[in-house]
Amino acid sequence: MKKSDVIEKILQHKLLQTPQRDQGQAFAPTNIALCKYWGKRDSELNLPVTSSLSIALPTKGALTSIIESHAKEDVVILNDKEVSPDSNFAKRLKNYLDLFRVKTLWRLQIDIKMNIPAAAGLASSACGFASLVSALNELFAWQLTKRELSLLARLGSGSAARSLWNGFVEWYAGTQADGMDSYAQPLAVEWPTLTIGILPISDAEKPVSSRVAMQRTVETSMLYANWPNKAAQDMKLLHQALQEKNFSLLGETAESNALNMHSTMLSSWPPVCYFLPETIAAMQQIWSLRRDGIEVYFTQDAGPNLKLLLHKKDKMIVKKYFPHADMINLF
Ligand code: 2P0
Repeated sequence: MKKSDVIEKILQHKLLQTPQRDQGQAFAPTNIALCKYWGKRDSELNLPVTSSLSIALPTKGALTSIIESHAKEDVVILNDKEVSPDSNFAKRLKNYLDLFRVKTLWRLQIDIKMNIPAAAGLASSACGFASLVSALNELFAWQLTKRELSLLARLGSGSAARSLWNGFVEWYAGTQADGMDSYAQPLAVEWPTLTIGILPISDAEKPVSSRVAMQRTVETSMLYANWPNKAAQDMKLLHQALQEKNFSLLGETAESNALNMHSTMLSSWPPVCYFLPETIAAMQQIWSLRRDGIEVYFTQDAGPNLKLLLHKKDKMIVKKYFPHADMINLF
């Protein structure tokens, strides 16, 4: 199955349309997975091996505004600067838009504003594609549901399926070959005392992209065989933690899930290691704080930076140990 087949299924006759409004605009928050998406059962459609669960950062994300362009090619502007059409960023966007214009020839000017500092190591493709499909939905007046937008966003980047909502979000792995049952949905849980701290460690370019790392892990790590069991167990524990508002269970599960994901990467060949010495030092500081009774946990994605999970009441004390952490209230 190809991406264009899925798009045709979702948009049907609407695919033939030209822009219906002067502008389409949408904001999408970035998200941090507490149970990670790591491994694809279909790399064309970004269909995951396991379900995943994330929390959105409501104030960090992408605002995308789109208008029709009369230039020969799409124009991409990122944070007020035009992006070279030869850059990977512009090419990835153009390839994605091409999927929607098989029968018509419109060109767009896409203006993306991201307030995610590069050093934060937050997924920009997640909020980028989620805001892009939402803005397209406005521009073309498709009137799609959020579930349909989640399906479309996934075709751009897997984790983008989760970036259509604030709060806790679950992305179902699904079992269908066409992926129509692999979309995300928000969970009806609010947790106002929860805080996330973004701990920047390095903004150096990643040695291996997450897409390549994921694929290599699936293909070469002996430990990957156990990942689906681990993810299924962690999904259960996270649901229990959310229901009981059990912070310790939430933190322990998220931290253990991230460390298991990184273990599968370390056991790949060639090995993928996103830890820097400072990453390990920060982990040791977190474990030391926990031994002293301050409940702070971490999670880590495909980069050296950590995301801290803590009680709002502990913000000041944790800031003392991690003065560079950007503390974000979630609700
Ligand atoms: C996640 N990551 O659940 C996991 C944890 C990184 C580590 O989703 O190939 O950019 O575009 O589907 O979504 C990063 O991978 O990958 C990611 P593609 P994506 O947040």
